[in-house]
Amino acid sequence: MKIGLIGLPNSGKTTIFNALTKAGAPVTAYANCKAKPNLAVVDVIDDRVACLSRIYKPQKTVYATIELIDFVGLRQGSASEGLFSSKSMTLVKNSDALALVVRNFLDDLGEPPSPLKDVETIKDELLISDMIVAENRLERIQQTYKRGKKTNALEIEEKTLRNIVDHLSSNRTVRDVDLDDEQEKAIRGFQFLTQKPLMIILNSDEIHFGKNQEILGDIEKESNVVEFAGKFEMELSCLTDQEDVELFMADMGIQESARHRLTCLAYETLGYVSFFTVGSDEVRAWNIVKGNTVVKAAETIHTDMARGFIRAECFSCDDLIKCGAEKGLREKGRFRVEGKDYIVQDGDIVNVRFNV
Ligand SMILES: Nc1nc2c(ncn2[C@@H]2O[C@H](COP(=O)(O)OP(=O)(O)OP(=O)(O)O)[C@@H](O)[C@H]2O)c(=O)[nH]1
Ligand SMILES: [Mg+2]
Repeated sequence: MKIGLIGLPNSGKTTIFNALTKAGAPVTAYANCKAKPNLAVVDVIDDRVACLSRIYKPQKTVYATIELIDFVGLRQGSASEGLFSSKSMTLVKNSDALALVVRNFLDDLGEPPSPLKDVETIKDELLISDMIVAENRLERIQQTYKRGKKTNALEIEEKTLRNIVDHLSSNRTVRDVDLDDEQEKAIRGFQFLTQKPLMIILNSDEIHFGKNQEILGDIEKESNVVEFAGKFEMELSCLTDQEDVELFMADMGIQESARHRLTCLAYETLGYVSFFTVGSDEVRAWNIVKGNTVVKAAETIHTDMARGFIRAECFSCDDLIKCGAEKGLREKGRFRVEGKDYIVQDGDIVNVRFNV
């Protein structure tokens, strides 16, 4: 899963990137001139994987991963200045979801925070960026028509884009547009930013952290949100003694690590569930969008498995951990054989039988 961190300059994106990844990327106020984005891949913390690994003792244990992309700050006007169409922005455009970091601390000039306004500023930039992409493409389609090339596919694309422009003009996102499969396919290549699931990270100072219920409530009316004490949590990520970390976290009233909190929010925002494959060679965690069938899960592992799908043997990870071994599960009748229509549940262990 790829997550692009976006936000105004100096909102604490790099600070949060460090808190999440321990990457130690340089954090500097008003040094907004970086040519390259910060990138890091981190494992998704999941105790179930560790339990499965203890049961199967595999040669390899593979956690699901999150790829984080931290790029320069956006500001009002970034979209029309062409920042979104720059080459280095491609990584953000390729992400599965966007995490918008908003400043909720006094900045280095003593400027008080205005988180709700900042959310709106960035959301507007995303809308404008999409609008520019859609309108440019519509213009090019018109030129193609003039040259006498009018295909069915182009007409579908044009109609879809016009619908999108209408939505964007009335302040609605591409996410809100009802698209059938054909229309979705016609516009997939544009990677509209407002089509991506968006979550908000409220980056609060230590003094007010945990006391921002009103702001969080306001943001939550429209978006999923999590509160971080960015600077504090970045410092925590540098500590090596786990006991110290837990003490400091308890002091601040932080229940779970920054990475775990963001992961939970990302799964919720993207509608992901986890399933697992197990064996003596490998125990591995995978993601799939909730509501998908076991054939889609098979495809996630390998397209051949979906193509030659026969059936899947499934059981619940929690049941297995309770029983301690597959044998006990079979005896209790908790071992299931599922067909192609089975909807994968969070925590399923899946073994696909296939033939190609
Ligand atoms: N008090 C406080 N300061 C913070 C917090 N997070 C970031 N800062 C400060 O804000 C300044 C900018 O932090 P960065 O993490 O570099 O911000 P950024 O969004 O990556 O900035 P650009 O990449 O330049 O857009 C630094 O001086 C940080 O120390 C926080 O949670 N609390
Ligand atoms: Mg930065």
